[in-house]
Amino acid sequence: MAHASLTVRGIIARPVVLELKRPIVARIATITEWPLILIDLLTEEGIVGRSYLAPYVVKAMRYLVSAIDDLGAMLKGRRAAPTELFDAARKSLHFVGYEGLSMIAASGLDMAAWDALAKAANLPLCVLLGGTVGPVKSYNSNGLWLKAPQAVAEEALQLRDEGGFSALKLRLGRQRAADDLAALDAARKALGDDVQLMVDFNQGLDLAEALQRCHMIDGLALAWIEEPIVYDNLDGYARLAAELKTAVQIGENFYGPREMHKAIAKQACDLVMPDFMRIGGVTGWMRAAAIAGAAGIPVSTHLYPEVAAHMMRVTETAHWLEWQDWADPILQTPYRIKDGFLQIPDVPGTGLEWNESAVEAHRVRS
Ligand code: SMN
Ligand code: MG
Repeated sequence: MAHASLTVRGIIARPVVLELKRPIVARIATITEWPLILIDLLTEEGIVGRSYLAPYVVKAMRYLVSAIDDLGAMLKGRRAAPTELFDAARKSLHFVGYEGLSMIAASGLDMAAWDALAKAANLPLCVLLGGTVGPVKSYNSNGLWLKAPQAVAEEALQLRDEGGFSALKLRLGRQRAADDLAALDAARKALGDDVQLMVDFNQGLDLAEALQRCHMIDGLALAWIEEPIVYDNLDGYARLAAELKTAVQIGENFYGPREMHKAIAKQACDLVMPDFMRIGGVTGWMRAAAIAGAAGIPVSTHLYPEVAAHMMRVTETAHWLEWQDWADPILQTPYRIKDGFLQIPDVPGTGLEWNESAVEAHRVRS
C-alpha cells in the first residue's frame, strides 16, 4: 500500500460542563452552563483524532455519550476513512431517523475521524482538503444577548475590541419591538458605521410578528436577519425572504445537506450557516458547501470555530465565520483572532488538543 492506513481502536467520549462568561439569554432559552462532549477517536497506529460536540442541554450529553460509545463499538477494527465511517454510522441509525441525535452523534465521530486522517498525513485539515493555512474573516458572536440598551452598547465595544472585529452579532426578540430597536440604536451609536451588525431572533417570533418586526428593521443596513421564526417553517421563511430587502439567514438547524437543499429549493433564505454537529461534521459540510456553491449562496459557519476555520478555507462561497471562544477553557492552545480574522494553527489536524487538568476540573460523571 502506498500510504499508511488507520484502523479504529475505539472512541472515548467525555462530558464536561463549562461556565459561560456571558450567559446566553435568548427569546427561547437562557443558558448559563455550556455542555461539551470531548471525543477522542483512538487508532491502532497510535494517532488520536479529536473533536467536540456542544449539545446546548447538559442532560442531553447522557444520551449522546451512549450513542457515541455504541458507534465506537460498532466501528472498532474498521479503516478510519471518515466518509465511510460517517455513512456507516448514519446507516446503523437509519431506522431511528437520520436527523436529531443520530446525526449529532455521527457528526462528532466524523470530525474526529477527519482530524485523525489529517494528523496521519501530517497536514492541517484545510491543507489535506486542498487549501492553505491562512486567516479567516470572522464576526464576534460571544455576547450581545437580550440586555438593556446601555449594557448592549458597552458590551458591543468590548466585543469589537476583543479581536479588532469589523462585525458583531446582536440578539433580538425582546417582548417589545421598541426595546429591540433601542438596543440596535444603542449598539449603532456606540460602534459608529464601520462595524457591521448581524441580528438573530433565535426562532422567537411567529410569522405574523416576524413580518411586522423584520419590516421595522429592514432599513437599517443589517448584514442579515437570522432565524426570526421556528427553523422548520420553510414556507414562512420563503415569504420573509421574498418580502425583505435585508438578507435572511438560516441553517444552524439544518440536519444534513438535504435539508439545506430543500431550503434553497424553496428560496427560504438568501444566506446559509450550517452547524457542524447538525450538518454532518466535515463530511456533511463538504456536501452542503457544494450545494450552496452551485446555488451561488454565501455560506457562514455556526459554532465550532476550530473546525469551521479549516472548512472556510476550502468553501467556494465562504462568507463569515462565527467566532465564539466558549470551548477555550479546555483547549491546550485556544485559537487566536487578529484584526477580525481567525488564525488557523499550522499544525497537523484541526489543532484541537485537550488541556487535561482543565478537563478533569470540569468533568461530569454520571
Ligand atoms: C446561538 C448560538 C449558541 C447558543 C444559542 C444560540 C445562536 C447563534 O443561534 O447563531 O449564535
Ligand atoms: Mg443563530
